[in-house]
Amino acid sequence: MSYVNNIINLVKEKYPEQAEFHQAVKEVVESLEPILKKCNKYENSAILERLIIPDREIHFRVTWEDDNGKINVNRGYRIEFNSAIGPYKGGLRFHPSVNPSIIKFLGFEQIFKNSLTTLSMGGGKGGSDFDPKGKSNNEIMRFCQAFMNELFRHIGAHTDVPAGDIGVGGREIGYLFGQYRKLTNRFDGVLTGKALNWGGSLVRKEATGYGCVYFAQEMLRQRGESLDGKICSVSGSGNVAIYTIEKLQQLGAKPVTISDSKGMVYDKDGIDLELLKEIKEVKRVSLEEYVKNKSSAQYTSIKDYPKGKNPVWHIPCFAAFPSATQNELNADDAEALIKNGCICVSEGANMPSTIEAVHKFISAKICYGPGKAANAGGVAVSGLEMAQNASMTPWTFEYTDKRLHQIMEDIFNNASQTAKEFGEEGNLVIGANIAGFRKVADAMIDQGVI
Ligand code: NDP
Ligand code: 2IT
Repeated sequence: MSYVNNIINLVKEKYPEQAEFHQAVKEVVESLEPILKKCNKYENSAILERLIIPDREIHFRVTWEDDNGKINVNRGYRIEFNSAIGPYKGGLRFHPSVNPSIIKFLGFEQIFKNSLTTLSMGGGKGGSDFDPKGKSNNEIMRFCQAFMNELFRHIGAHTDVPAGDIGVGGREIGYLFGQYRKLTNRFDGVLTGKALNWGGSLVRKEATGYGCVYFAQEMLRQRGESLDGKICSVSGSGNVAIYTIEKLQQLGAKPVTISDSKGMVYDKDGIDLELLKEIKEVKRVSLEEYVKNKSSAQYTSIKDYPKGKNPVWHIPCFAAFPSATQNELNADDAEALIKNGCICVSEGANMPSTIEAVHKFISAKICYGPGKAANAGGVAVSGLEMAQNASMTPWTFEYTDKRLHQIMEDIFNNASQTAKEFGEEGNLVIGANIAGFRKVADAMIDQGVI
């Protein structure tokens, strides 16, 4: 049996219930076959065996009191996956679906994504099965404080630097940082995504969405195409979706869809960004509110979705930006996109396309930017926030955005050239995985058997 198949079987055998983690490992290691065949030093150094086991998995209890005085108990996680090229770095996700499989798939992806950014960051991820929906501001604060009561002993500006992800934005980072400062009596760059008046970076809020569109521009430029005047589909309606839409509109494109956990909106006149920000950033309510304020828009509740299909991907578009969650785009959805003329998919979310959907994109030879390359702009600007904190100097919006743009171009060029080097021209899955892996694996070899 091949080295790669051995690793896939090992992961399934050791962690039988971790489906998302199996999926992420399979996707990465299968695409490493060309480099593993060419250079046997990786197998001889047991690099894959080492990569699939996190340096450390921290599981803890979070106990907090709600507004009615009821005591609630949640599970908390921080998975410190690999620090060969820098301190552990990656977001925190607060969502009821969070479990070890989800945090491990995200942490595993983060190793290669962070490597692609060219910055010095290892891979980690954390979170909780806490559901922020319907909670008061005070409940969110008490939960964040309780979460930090355990997390603080594991993190540090040179050890492990968490940030946001689903359910964790500027508000939560504020409460987490306040409690970290209280417990440690330190003010340092231990979290990114901070507010601008106490150590945050300009462009961090926008970075994942803007970066994902910059990545799409690079893919399209190779084919003499642009986004100007084009219809685009976006899923999700949180941080990544909102700033994807903002950048698309700045470039003259017309995003027509958004979605959330309850349903989707199709607005043939193009998404009203101010209305969307009001609904999701200020009021924090469902997208049903959007159609009440916009007569050109249609709402479909998730209860009415055709079985096994995500209707966002069945609206004809030129480019698609999955920006909600994992496995939100399956093989049927991918076929519909291709059939309706979509020539570009740039993933804002982590692992939004199933393995079967990815195969459809690759065989149809459309521009396909896998998440770990296309959505690396968020963590890249987190890295720039760490650089600003370390030098105690804030940068301007223009300068930071220029650095983000350059990093996205460099990731595209690196993935593209690496694919070519291994005889797989145009396949950015192979290019991004090999390029991200090579840097980390070589660092592990340099640093000895540990
Ligand atoms: P937010 O919490 O800001 O927004 C998430 C959006 O996705 C919301 O609209 C939410 O709906 C929807 N959503 C979440 N879970 C589900 C689900 N199971 N089914 C349907 N819709 C769902 O998160 P972000 O925008 O930050 O994250 C979105 C994706 O981007 C995630 O995959 C994340 O890992 C990835 N990502 C985020 C980065 C960042 O910097 N924030 C960086 C790189 C990747 P509702 O409003 O109803 O909750
Ligand atoms: O998936 C991701 O890259 C993030 N959620 C951002 C992580 C970070 O450290 O900024």
